[in-house]
Amino acid sequence: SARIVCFGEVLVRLSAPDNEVLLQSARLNTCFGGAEANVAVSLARFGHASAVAAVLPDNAIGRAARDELRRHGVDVSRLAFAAGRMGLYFLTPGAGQRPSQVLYDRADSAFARAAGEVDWDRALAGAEWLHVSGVTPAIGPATAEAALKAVRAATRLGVKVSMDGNYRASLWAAWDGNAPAILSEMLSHAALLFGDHRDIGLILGQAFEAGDAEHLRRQAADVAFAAFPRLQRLACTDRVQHNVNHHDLTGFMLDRGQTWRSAPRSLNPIVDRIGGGDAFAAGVLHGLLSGLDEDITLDFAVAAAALKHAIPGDFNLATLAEVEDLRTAESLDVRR
Ligand code: KDG
Repeated sequence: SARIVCFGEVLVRLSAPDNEVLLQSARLNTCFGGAEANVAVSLARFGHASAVAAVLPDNAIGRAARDELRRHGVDVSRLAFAAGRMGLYFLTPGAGQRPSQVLYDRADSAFARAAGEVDWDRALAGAEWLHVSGVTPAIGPATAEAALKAVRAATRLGVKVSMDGNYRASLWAAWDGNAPAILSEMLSHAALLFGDHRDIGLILGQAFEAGDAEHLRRQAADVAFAAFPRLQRLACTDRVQHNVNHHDLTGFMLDRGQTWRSAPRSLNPIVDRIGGGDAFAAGVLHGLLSGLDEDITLDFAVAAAALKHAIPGDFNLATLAEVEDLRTAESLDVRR
């Protein structure tokens, strides 16, 4: 049975090829994505028993999504099929000075309609972790209720909750949802949060602004630890852009007393940065599931995120051996 169940909408991604802007040409690339599915795929490829819990449309696209998850080793026994459409997102990848752009087309998807129907006693039987994100409650009132139902069930069943902040302003704005109220309740169930001071600020509806990044990280973490007694750990990254061809990523983990920091890892040349945060989250969860120490876990997670930046599509298809090779590689980019 699955050790970790990832709950969230599986999406079809339609992206402009090469360096084109959206709909410039007659072609689009397709792949599957969705923040939580991305985490599940990466964990499965690292050898962990991971599952996706989601609702897919009962049609050829929904079945193709299931088959794609299964192909990467994800346990698909918690996928349900229902009426409604497949959620889509259109992506214009960033290039040079041009930032990437995401446009959602997911209203009334099978997931949006029926995410609340997951039987959590069955879906979480035998699991150690439930992984959720701030995307699901942002979709609309029904999925907000579904996300709360999921984390409440996890707490009731003694399953630890991992939550990625993943604040999606455009989704919240579309229905004027009360993000801080809903996200705070979700976070009150979590043992692990992926998010920095900005994410924590968005969850709490309170900005952390004064001071350098290190101070802000600790300050926001301490506020979150004080507000949420179940919360044990925070993990986040800091992406520093030195110039257009030089970005590096550093990972951090915080508990109530300590802060751990990874070596910085170069991300360049960036092929596709979508899913980089999910790759980092999967790397941290890999460390927790494997009982690795914090330093190795963080170095692994930033190596995983760096490799994801070199792979087109949402999924991090890097294997455990590839991430380990990069983690242990002597590199000019690694400066302790
Ligand atoms: O982390 C990647 C996600 O942003 C992408 O898969 C789309 O799930 C998605 C979302 O709702 O933003």
